[in-house]
Amino acid sequence: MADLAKRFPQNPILRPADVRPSVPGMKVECLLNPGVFRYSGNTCLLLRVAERPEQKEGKTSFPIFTESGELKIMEFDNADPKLDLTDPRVFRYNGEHYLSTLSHLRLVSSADGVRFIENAAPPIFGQGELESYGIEDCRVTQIGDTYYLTFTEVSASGVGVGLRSTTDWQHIESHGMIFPPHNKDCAIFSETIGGKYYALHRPSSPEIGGNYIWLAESPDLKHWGAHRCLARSRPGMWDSARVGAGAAPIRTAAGWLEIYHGADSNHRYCLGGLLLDLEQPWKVMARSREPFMEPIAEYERAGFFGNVVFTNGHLVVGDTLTLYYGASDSVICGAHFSIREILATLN
Ligand code: MAN
Repeated sequence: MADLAKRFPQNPILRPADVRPSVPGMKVECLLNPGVFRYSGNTCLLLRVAERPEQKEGKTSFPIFTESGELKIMEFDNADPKLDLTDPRVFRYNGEHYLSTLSHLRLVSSADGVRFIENAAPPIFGQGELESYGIEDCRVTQIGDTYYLTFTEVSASGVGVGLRSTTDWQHIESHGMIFPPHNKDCAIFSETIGGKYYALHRPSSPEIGGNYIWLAESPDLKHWGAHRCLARSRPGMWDSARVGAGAAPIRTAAGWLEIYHGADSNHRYCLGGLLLDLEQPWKVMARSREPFMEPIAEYERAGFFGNVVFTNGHLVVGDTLTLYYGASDSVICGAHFSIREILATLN
């Protein structure tokens, strides 16, 4: 199938050098996977900023937050046989897993949706023992005047989904972990259905089961239940290894359109769509057989972790979907799509 993305000619629109490190001594290594929303007449991106100290020859170092909230630098010798550096994102030392960078969230805003500047809002950091390895890939769902932030919380205890909320981006309230490990890729629907809140989420089951998209419902956005599995990875296809929801689904006349990412066993990340029934969102009516966006541009093929297009944020105006995405886990990009064109490819 054809790649349906009309990529911004200005891509990449944000690179690591465009934002300041959060503290002296840290280097912004990657910008990834932004949440997207409108606030005060501007387009805002909530970037994931991944940092670590400048790397020294023969050493691997990365920061973590201690339980008292201080930044601590861990350093290992690359020649140490207990160190496994095969994945640039995650490495193992003596059987323990660590992230190679520490991520926090940073707000940037734009009048034209293409040129973004850092916003005066304070950066959003991980806090407490469940976020000691950082927070990542935030979805932002606006309900009324409140913005709900669902993001990945990483710590030695595992990877789960945290919830925070704000109305002004200055004061942010934390509601703790809403989906315990292993879970990520959580997107809250922007409307209630039959009086209930709904969210997509992605638990991982290591033996029976896999990395599948699930649906949950809630009376209050904090307590989630009635879990149902909506979409599994598909052997032999582009989404054979894992699938995960992007941002909140888009209401269309045909149903809720969810843009999701799928990866194969080579960790190649592409985008596809799922169409859910408007009244009974646990009913999947159609799905992409082929991805409608693949990592084909040079900045999507090579970077910190190449062959990745990953989205968790977009804006919709009429038939136009403006999707913001992380390319090769390094830079931020944008693309326009016709929603009608995407729907026409689902079956
Ligand atoms: C994971 C996510 C993303 C990342 C991709 C590709 O699924 O945690 O943060 O972009 O991997 O590396």
